[in-house]
Amino acid sequence: MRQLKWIAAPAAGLLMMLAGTSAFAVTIGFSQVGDEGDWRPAFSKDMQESAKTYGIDLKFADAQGKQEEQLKAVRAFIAQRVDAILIAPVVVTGWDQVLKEAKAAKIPVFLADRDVDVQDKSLFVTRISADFNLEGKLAGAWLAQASKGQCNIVEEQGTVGSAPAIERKKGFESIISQFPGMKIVKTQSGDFTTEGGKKVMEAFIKATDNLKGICASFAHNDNMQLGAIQAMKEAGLKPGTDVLMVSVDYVPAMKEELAKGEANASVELRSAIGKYIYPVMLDYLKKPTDLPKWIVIPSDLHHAATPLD
Ligand code: GYE
Repeated sequence: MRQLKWIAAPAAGLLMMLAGTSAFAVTIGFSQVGDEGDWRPAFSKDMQESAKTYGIDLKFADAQGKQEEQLKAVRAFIAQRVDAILIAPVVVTGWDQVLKEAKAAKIPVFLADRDVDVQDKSLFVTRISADFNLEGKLAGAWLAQASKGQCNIVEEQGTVGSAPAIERKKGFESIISQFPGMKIVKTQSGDFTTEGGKKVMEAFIKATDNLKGICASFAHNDNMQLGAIQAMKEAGLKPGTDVLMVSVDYVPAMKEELAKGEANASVELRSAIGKYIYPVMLDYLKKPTDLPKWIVIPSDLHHAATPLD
C-alpha cells in the first residue's frame, strides 16, 4: 500500500472522522458499464453504499454503455493516482493498452462482474464475479425439464461481445445440445435493455408468423424478457402460457411477472456484491499476494413460477 494510507476499515473511517481528518483510508476508482437494466443500478447502489462501510472513497464513473468512456475514466483514475481501479467492462476486447498504462503507474486493477479477454493475465489482479456460464446452464436445464426436451427457442442475446452474452449463450447451448428436440431457431441481440428486448421480440413475432411453433423465449437478462413480454402482449400472445419465458437476473419487476404467470423462470444474479468485492481489494492493498484470476460469487438457483409436472 502506498504511503501507509491503509488503516483497517470501517472503524478507521469513524476514528479519522472524529479526529477531524479525512474519513477515507483508501481511494478506489470504479468504472461501471452504465444503467442498461434493473440489475445494474442495484449493483451500483450497493457498491456506493457499501464503500462507505469499508471506509473507501469511491470515485464512481458511469460509462453509459460505451467502452470509450470506460477507457477515459480509467485514464483519469490513473492521473488521479487512486489506490486501485475496479472495472466492470462493457465488452471483453480492447483492454490491453489501458491496463498496461495502469500497470506502468503501479495501480492494481480489479475486475468486477464482466470479464476481459487479454493475453497477459498479469494486467489485472483478479476478477470477482458470478459464473455466467453456469447461469446459462441453469436456464437451459430448467427449460429442458419444462419442455420435456422438445422445444424451438427464440433467444434475446445481451450486448454483443460482453462476457455475460458470450457465456450465458455457451452455457445454455451446452445443455440444450444434449436434447435432439431442442434448438435455437432465432437469435438476436437486444443489448440487455427492455426496449432492445421488445424490438427483438417484435422481429421474432413477424418472422415466425406470431411465434408459430415456438415453445420458449430465452433472454440473457430479465429486462430484455420484460420487453419481450410487452411485445407479445401487444401481438395478442400470452407470454408464460403460449411460450415459456426463461431469463437471468431475478430483478423485482421479473418477480412480479413470475407471480402473474407471464414469465416462468429466472436465474438469480446477486446485485449486493460489494461485500464480495471490497474485502478482496482491501486485503490485496494491505498485502499484495498472487490471487486466482477469478473469484467466483455463488449463483443462486433459478426461481420458477411454473411447477414442473
Ligand atoms: O445480467 C444484465 C446487465 O453483466 C452480468 O449486465 C451482468 C449483466 C446483467 O446488463 O442485466
